[in-house]
Amino acid sequence: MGLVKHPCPGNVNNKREFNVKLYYARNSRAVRVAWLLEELGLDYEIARFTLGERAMREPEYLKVHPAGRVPTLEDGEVTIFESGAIVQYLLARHGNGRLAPPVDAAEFPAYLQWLHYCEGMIMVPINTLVVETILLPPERRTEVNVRRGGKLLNQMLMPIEAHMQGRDYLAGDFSAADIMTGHAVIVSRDLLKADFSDKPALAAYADRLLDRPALQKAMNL
Ligand SMILES: N[C@@H](CCC(=O)N[C@@H](CS)C(=O)NCC(=O)O)C(=O)O
Repeated sequence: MGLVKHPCPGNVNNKREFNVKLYYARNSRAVRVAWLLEELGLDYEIARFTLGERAMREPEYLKVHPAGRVPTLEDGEVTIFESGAIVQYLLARHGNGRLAPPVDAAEFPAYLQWLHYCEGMIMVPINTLVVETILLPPERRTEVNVRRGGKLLNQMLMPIEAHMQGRDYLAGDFSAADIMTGHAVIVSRDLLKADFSDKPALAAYADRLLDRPALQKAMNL
């Protein structure tokens, strides 16, 4: 694991004491949290893992995240895991109203729905496909699981394609819902090579998100 202090330029709004550390790995859900930190312009340190490395299962890290996963965030005395919870925590404590519609805004229910849609619906088949097409050696892969995972992933992406007709973002302006579910959309297309030929709005949406410097930075830490 590598530890790097990561100052964000342009951190003009952050006048309070801020002592955040993100446990991160490339190509993981930790990108979502790094993306949010970058969008908010907050300073943070990174403890960097490579996915699958033994240090994630060592007692030292299991004290931080008892399941040995990333992301985990430390903020002073607070330790919190689960990417969606971390995103909500950061917005509530350090967001100053940014990247989420107010609770009384028309977009708020859609915001909550899409914020949670990725872990509840998209990551389930994504997990299957990552295991069956990337992690397992070819002789231990099961074709029927790959087919079922691919079919389910497609079914879970189609409602987003329908929703994105005539929209740039999931819930009004760019928000943390785009960080969560948008990340899963990008992983589906660019890592797992899901078929986007019948999902033009979703493909344009993924490209729109990839144009954001904060995401480019978060993916390449
Ligand atoms: N629901 C959790 C999932 C955390 C999770 O499974 N993270 C993966 C990376 S995306 C991980 O740490 N995998 C390492 C491993 O399984 O050894 C979240 O959203 O944070």
